[in-house]
Amino acid sequence: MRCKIVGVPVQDGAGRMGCDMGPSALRAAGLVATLEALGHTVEDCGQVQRGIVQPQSHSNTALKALPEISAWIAAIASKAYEASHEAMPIFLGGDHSISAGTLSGVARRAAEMARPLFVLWLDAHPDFHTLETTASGNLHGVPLAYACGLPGFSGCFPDLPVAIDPLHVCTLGLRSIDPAERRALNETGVTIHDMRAIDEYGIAPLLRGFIERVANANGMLHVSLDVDFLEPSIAPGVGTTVPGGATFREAHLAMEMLCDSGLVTSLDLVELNPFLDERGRTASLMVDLTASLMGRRIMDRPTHSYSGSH
Ligand code: 6HN
Ligand code: MN
Ligand code: MN
Ligand code: MN
Repeated sequence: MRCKIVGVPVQDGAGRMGCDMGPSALRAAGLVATLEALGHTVEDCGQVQRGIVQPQSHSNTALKALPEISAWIAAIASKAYEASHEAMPIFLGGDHSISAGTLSGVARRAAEMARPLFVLWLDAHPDFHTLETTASGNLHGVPLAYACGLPGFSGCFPDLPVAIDPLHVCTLGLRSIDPAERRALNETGVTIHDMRAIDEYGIAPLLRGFIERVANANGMLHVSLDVDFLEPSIAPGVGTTVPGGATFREAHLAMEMLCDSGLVTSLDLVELNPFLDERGRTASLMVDLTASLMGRRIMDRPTHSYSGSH
């Protein structure tokens, strides 16, 4: 496959500084060489540059860095559209506010190709606040709501070329949802496979059901992987740890199943905060998960191809 690596060094959307070093840490952990070793052609497109910052104000005075994030989103969206032309873009965050831009750009690409865009959101949080409902004011809490066309963003964030259908969005791993997000999720019909569901049914049948929906619709699939999807004890390098996350094998299994599906057309690796990491272990885990998504497997054929006697 042809991959394009796009560094997106944004930290203003998170409550703590340091995510701007995420792209460097993912590169230092060997992302490019890892993808090349799996047989992919990799072009490193360098870093997105923020657009021009226009002064802005908003009635929600809690909002932090609104003009800066808005300028980032415009620049990221146009880069995401460009990089998704006959290639698979891998966006290196940066905090999760970057996905407002990556989703906007890949949704425009999918619309142009007349294919529905599906989104798999791997996260402890739904990031489904609007500019009105966020109490923290941290704009990494809003990208999915923006990309799904929820009201209240116009005039503040760039106009969306095309909104994503919330019925095409599946969240996996949620365990921290604010009340306003809960209401909005229920109203829009986003699929929610929270940690309780993963505990009760296992991650495989939940993910398989979503993959089948994408396949049946001939969809494109954007995967957005927030570090805090993972259990904090294996992934400490993130500012928003929530106990009870996906285990090492649950996360790899999800990636392996996505790889086998052949449906993934773009990827975000977000929220890595190298300042909080322990000797690069979270960065390395994110690279290893990307490797599983891109073809590394335990045996050299998919486990499900085994048949006959054991
Ligand atoms: N993330 N719901 C919380 C807030 O501040 O709005 C947490 C958001 C976390 C965002 O982890 O990408
Ligand atoms: Mn997130
Ligand atoms: Mn999160
Ligand atoms: Mn058997």
